[in-house]
Amino acid sequence: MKVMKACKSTRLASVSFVLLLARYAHAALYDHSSATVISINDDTLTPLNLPVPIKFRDMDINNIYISDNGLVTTDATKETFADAIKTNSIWIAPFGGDVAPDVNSKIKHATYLAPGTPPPSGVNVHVNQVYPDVNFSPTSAYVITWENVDMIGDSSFTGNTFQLTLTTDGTKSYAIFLYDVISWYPGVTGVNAGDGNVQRVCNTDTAAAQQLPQKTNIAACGVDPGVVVLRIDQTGIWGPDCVTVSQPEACTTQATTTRLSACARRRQQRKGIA
Ligand SMILES: [Ca+2]
Repeated sequence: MKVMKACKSTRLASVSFVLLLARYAHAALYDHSSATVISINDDTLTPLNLPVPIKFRDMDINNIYISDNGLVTTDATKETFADAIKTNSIWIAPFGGDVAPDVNSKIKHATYLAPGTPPPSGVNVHVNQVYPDVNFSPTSAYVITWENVDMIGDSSFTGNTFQLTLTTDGTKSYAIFLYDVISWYPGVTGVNAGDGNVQRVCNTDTAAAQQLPQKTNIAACGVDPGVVVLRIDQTGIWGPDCVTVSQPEACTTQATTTRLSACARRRQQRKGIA
């Protein structure tokens, strides 16, 4: 009977491991099924008004321009990818690259304003996972989706699919990058204040970029992969860099250890009683 109890704990840990693997197999974008599809061509910018401004460093951003090239900027003249990522340009790039939209590509945007149209619940969850001390409760979110976008000059790759969400509670603002599929690279991932304060994350210069759907900059155990959150209203470092998600194994190891330790403690207690 004593041995059976220990085996049950081990089996529970194994089941948890399988469930975690299943969950971590997919990165989930925020629902974009009803988002507005932009009619966009190569190297064009589409303006998007932000009814509630996003705090960006010492500025309130009321308008952004959505580029086909996997980023947003505040400068209507930055139509080409090369211009957009210059160091004197403000850009927020989940996966900036020289995209050539084709018939299979879609770029969409959706605006969420609380209380009537509250942001997706994942916005709150993801920000608080990276920044657990801020107790973030978003009042607005702007979700931009690049779906199946191809790199210019080469349509042999599967298109990249990813999202940028800009969100604020009126004081704190965040950029959330979500990744579904990254099949081509290099890309530019990060934020630039346009004044030399730039942070690139996740090493998207190499084939490692393809692992973005398995990465995160969330240190907490048990979070979703394919999620990067950067705070954009403060000066200094925007946020932690990416790590490859190893939390399922770490969590399971921790849980197993905890359960076995509890068993060990009970055995010790029983021995003590005996
Ligand atoms: Ca382009």
